[in-house]
Amino acid sequence: MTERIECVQGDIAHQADIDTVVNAANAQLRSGGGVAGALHRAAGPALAEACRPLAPIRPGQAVITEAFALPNRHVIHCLGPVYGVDEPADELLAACYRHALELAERHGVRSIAFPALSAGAFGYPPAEAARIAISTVLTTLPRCPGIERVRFVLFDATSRDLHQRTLATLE
Ligand code: AR6
Repeated sequence: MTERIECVQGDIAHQADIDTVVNAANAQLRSGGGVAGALHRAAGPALAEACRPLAPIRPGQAVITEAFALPNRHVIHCLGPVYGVDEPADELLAACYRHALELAERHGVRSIAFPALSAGAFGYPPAEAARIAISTVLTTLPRCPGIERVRFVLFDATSRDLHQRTLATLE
């Protein structure tokens, strides 16, 4: 299983060899800071237009759009829990990864890149977020035979190392 999962340092908006990228969205599916800002800027205004009829979404939900000017085929938008507000936070965060993978599988996606959902503006403690992210991908992937590659794209080396260590521990 772990040969299908990799952790890299980088920008989620620059994953040209990946079929589908995951957005750390807000409920209104609008542009914002962090991941959502980077993806909407790179995709162009057509992404916000495609998102409008799909909003609002609930914590744990995932929806799919085209990727427009991004170098990918689709964007899957997930609303992670706001830490300390949306409960149960662990189940809602796990639901994001599970729903994103299931949606990707239904759309014939072969490779998908995730950022660290909820671990930025939404305040989820990074180590706990990484444990939930990786354990959920490990338990969901066996039901997604079409997905050959899952890439975690982490903004800094500390977060990349955290995800790599977590993967080594849980595999
Ligand atoms: N590529 C990869 N990772 C990134 C990038 C990037 N370009 N930019 C930030 N990160 P966040 P959230 C990291 O805040 O916590 C938005 O404003 C970041 O360092 O993007 O789910 C939305 O509009 C952190 O580790 O997502 C929502 O309102 C992780 O990605 C809200 O923030 C997630 O940070 C969503 O908050």
